[in-house]
Amino acid sequence: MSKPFIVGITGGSASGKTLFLDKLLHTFEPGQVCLISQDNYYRPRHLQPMDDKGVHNFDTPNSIDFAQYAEDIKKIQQGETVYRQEYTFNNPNKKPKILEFVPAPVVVVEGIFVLYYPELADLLDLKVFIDAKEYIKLKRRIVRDKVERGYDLDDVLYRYEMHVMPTYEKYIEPFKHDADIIVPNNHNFDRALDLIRNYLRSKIK
Ligand code: UZR
Ligand code: MG
Repeated sequence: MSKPFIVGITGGSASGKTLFLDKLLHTFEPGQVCLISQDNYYRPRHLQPMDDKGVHNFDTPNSIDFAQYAEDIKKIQQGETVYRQEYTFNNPNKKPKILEFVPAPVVVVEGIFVLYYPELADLLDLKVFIDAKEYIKLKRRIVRDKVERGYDLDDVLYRYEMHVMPTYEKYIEPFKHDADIIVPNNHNFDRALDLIRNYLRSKIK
């Protein structure tokens, strides 16, 4: 197999990265695309830094075992299958699955810090930044954190102000300028999705 084409998808928390990818990926045939998300490279909870109020801060680049992430992406790039235990966020009762990342002609690397770390950014053949207004991201984040990650409203607002926003300003937004494509996602991203889908198709022989 020739070297895969590696596309990085980034953007602030709740900008719509996961939805974009769900919509992108389900139109490809099995085996054409491999998705390897940064979410599965969070360090274990007890190693996560805490802020001065004793609240875990999952929004520093250090929260991610990026060395392992970069290594696994390189393995996939070289045609090796990678196994990794799923990260279950705040659901201690959920039994983590073992994820299997099988090399494919297109590899998608997704997460808030994929442009921040040069070791990761240098691996990318195409960099996409999903962009949304702050109030829209916050709205999405409130809904998602309640439904999927089990936080109450006070918690969501505290983390957004104290962790998520400062991280966005310091470690995510400055790298928007390194992106090849910026996709606005305040309403929907259907046209941009279509363009990117067709471009990626052209990379599959
Ligand atoms: P996306 N996160 C959690 O909520 N729990 C964890 O155990 C690990 C991470 C959150 C993290 C970050 N912040 O803002 C978000 N907090 O996941 C990134 N609090 O994920 O890009 O899908 O929004
Ligand atoms: Mg996500």
